[in-house]
Amino acid sequence: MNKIIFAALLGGVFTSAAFAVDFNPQQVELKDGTGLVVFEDGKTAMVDQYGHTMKMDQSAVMETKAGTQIAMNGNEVQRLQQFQKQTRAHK
Ligand SMILES: [Cu+2]
Repeated sequence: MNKIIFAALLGGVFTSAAFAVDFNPQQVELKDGTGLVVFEDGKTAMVDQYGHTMKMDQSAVMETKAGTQIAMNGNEVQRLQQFQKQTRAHK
């Protein structure tokens, strides 16, 4: 069942370019316990302390655990959700 859903998503949502770009987003830990996910094109999405996607203003400024400031670049909630579904389907 999962594999059928996964295949449908691939066909409907991902072009071959997007598939390659999104394969290894980086995650930056933030001071408040949430995380900033940065895709390879520099666009960002947020996860809460449990790794679930959360919304944030597209230009919000956050503080990392290391104390530096970092700004949202977009709010790629759907893109991150697709990525999470995709990686779960492979496990
Ligand atoms: Cu944020």
